[in-house]
Order: sequence, then C-alpha cells, then structure tokens
Amino acid sequence: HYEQQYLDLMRRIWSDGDEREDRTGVGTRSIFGATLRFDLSANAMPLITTKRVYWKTATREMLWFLTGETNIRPLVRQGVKIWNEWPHARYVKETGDNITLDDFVECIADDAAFAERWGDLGPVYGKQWVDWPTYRKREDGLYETGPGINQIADLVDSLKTNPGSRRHIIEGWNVAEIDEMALPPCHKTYQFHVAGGRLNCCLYQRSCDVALGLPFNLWSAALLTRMLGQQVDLDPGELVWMGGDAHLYLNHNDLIEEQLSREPQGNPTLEIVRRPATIFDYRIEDFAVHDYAPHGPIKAPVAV
Ligand code: DHF
Ligand code: TMP
Repeated sequence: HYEQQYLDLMRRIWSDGDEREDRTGVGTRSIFGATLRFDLSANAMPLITTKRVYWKTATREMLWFLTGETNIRPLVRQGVKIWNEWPHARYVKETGDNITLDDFVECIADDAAFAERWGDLGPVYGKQWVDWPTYRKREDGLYETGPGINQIADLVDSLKTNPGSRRHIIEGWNVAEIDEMALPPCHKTYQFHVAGGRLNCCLYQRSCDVALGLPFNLWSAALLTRMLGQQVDLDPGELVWMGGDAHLYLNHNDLIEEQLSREPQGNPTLEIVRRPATIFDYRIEDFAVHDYAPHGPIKAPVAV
C-alpha cells in the first residue's frame, strides 16, 4: 500500500531520529533527508488513511494560496483553523493582551480592521506564488519596484508551450523577505516534469512535521499537480516528495503509537468535477473524493 512509506518514515524517525531541542521548545526526533514516491495515475491520491485527514481543509488552504492572500481572515470565515496560532502568538507578544485563541479568532472573523492589522502572516506562499516582488536599477542608481511575477500563471504557460523544460519551478523561498514571514516556507520548492503525456511533481520540503503537516502537504502537492494537469491537458504522473529535516514532535507520542498500530485501508481517488477556465478559478465544490474510508481522527497539539 502506498501509505506504508509514510508509516515507515514515521517509525524510522521515532526509533532512530536525533532527539533535540527545536525552535518551538517542544523538542523533536529528527532525521535529515527522506524521499517518498506516489503514483497519481488513475486519479490516485496520497491521502493518509490511518487517521482521518481533513482534505477539504487542505484544499481550501491551496485555493487560498492561489488567490495570493496572506491574511488568515478568509480561512477563518470558512472554518479553517490551521493558521490561527501564529497571528495569535504575535498579537499576544506585541500587545501583552492575553486574549484566548478562540476570542482572537472571533475578532478576526467579525472585525475587518482588526483582521487587517493582526491577521496577516506576511509575504508567505500566496504572495510569493502569484506576486513575487521585483525591482530594477534605474539610470540614477536608485531602485524602483517592477510588476510582481505570477509564478503560477507563468508555470501554466511554460507547461503548455515548453513541456520539456527543466525549469518548471514554483519557489516560495524569497530570501529578501524571509524575516517578514510568520513562518518561512516549509514546502518551499515545487518542480514539475512532463513525460509521456503525464505531469510529475517533485516537492522539496525543508522542514516537515511528519505527524501533522505531512498528510496535508502530500495531499496539497498532489492536488496542485491534478489542477495543473487538468489545465494543460496532461494526465497525472508521479509525486516525489523530498524532505530535509523530517521530524516528529515529542508530544505527538500518543498519536504516533496509535497510528503505527493501524493498517492502511482503501485507495482513495480525487475527481475534479468541473474544468474551470483557469488555474485561478477552482472552487471547493469542484473536488470530490471517492473510496476514502479512513480510520478515526487522532488529535495532536501543533507546535507554535
Ligand atoms: N507548525 C508545525 N509545528 N507543524 C505544522 O504542521 C504546521 N503547519 C502549518 C503551519 N505551522 C505548522 C500549516 N499547516 C494542521 C495541519 C496543517 C497545518 C497546520 C495545522 C493541524 O493542526 N491539523 C490537525 C487539525 C486539522 C483541522 O483542525 O482541520 C490535524 O489533525 O490534521
Ligand atoms: P521551522 O520554521 O522552525 O522549521 O518550523 C516549522 C514547523 O512547521 C516544522 O515543524 C514543519 C512544520 N510545517 C510542516 O510540516 N508543513 C507545513 O506546511 C508548514 C507550513 C509547516
């Protein structure tokens, strides 16, 4: 079963990983360098079945990236909670107001001005993907800003006009803006490859929370590949995932023990029920998952 690779990675990190302090203070076991491969043909998806993965949440996040948005407000208003902790932490730190996460999120949802001030993550994925900033040197030696680069639109174009290219890349790691981001990009580089009428994707992830983040990241990378494939008339090929620091947080112990006791079940597929005019026109209703009958959800705290 395709999921065995994921469980093997989890087992290997838990048994052999280097136990260490990390930025969040929670502590991890970590290995460096890992690869997973998934066949996406026949609409197969690398959706984890040994716990319930909220693929609609991950899909809403992907659609939000594609709008170029970096404020959590549109996510919050759709009930997507996965980015709430970071603006909340910044708010508490900068104002000294010890508001609860729930109350903070309610303010983001109800008060547009508050959200404008406190809901932004900085120039993260969405911004870099569709509006990477440019500048150029003028005759007088000063710099002026140029129009932003829409990497996604350019990618669709290059896949269509120059499929054999080795430069089909989406990059999130804008070195000059890293320190303005709530979190520097984890799923930082996507490269695409066309072979035999199929679209392959390789994701390089510099840092990976294997228990909480990776199920989302695998789904999202496969989803993006499927959406791009539909737009440029290529069948889905393979997803290759490469991780740098692949880790398990020490407080995910119960999740890990439980998940490693379960067996993968079933082979879920993704149907895209409509063909939107462009890569930017997908809606959540366009996606239907079939044959997904996972084990029950397993809750675990996210390290902030
Ligand atoms: N920080 C850390 N430490 N790990 C992450 O995976 C992570 N991911 C981020 C931002 N910062 C991060 C963005 N993606 C969840 C999943 C993905 C995600 C953030 C959080 C998460 O908590 N998933 C839970 C609940 C899902 C839900 O509430 O819908 C899960 O059980 O999958
Ligand atoms: P770091 O910036 O110190 O590496 O912390 C980021 C943490 O978030 C790390 O545990 C990896 C995790 N993460 C994912 O695994 N996937 C994601 O998509 C995101 C945004 C974060």
